Amino acid sequence: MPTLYAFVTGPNGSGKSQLLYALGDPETWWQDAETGLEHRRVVVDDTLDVDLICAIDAARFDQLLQIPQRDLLGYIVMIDSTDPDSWHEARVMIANCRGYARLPMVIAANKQDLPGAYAPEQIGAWLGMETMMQVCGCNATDPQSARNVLLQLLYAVNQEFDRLDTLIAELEKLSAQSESES
Ligand SMILES: Nc1nc2c(ncn2[C@@H]2O[C@H](COP(=O)(O)OP(=O)(O)OP(=O)(O)O)[C@@H](O)[C@H]2O)c(=O)[nH]1
Ligand SMILES: [Mg+2]
Repeated sequence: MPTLYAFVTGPNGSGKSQLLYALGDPETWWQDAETGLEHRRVVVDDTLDVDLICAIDAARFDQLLQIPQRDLLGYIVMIDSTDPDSWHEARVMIANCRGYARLPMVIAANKQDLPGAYAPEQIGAWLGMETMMQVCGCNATDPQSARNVLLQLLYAVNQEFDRLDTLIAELEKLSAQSESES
């Protein structure tokens, strides 16, 4: 079965494992000691599944480089909204992902349920937003909220495809025009 991947990253304790865990049943969540990866498999249908993967050692990015770019949908970056001291590290992680492949990214401003959590907009402003990057609030202990983060990423991926459709249609129109003129 073809598998597409989403790479989940973020500083220690930001809630990566919690997010993966909340996204389904224990049977489709596992840790692989050999590769150092934590997985959550989301089965789309019998022709496709999406594997959310996260380095057990948050500082590692070598596993990301093993995923062929064409199999990678995008990134989820978990951020502890109550811990601004960790945001610098998150920014480096964002740059690492973008350096590998420029793909849609959802920044999950996690732990919104805790007192003192900064708002997603404040975190977005601090990080500096770029294209194909969006911030959404999250409480990874709540499955509904965890699902919303994945949905936001899938919407963003879908939108990129839509944009390609638009571009293709435009180029086709131009080609047809210049053909009819010649
Ligand atoms: N209140 C609250 N607690 C959370 C939330 N997300 C995660 N936690 C808790 O924060 C702690 C750290 O979460 P983890 O999911 O282990 O964080 P991690 O990013 O996997 O951490 P490392 O694997 O050490 O890098 C755990 O005790 C979680 O239960 C949240 O949205 N709200
Ligand atoms: Mg973890």
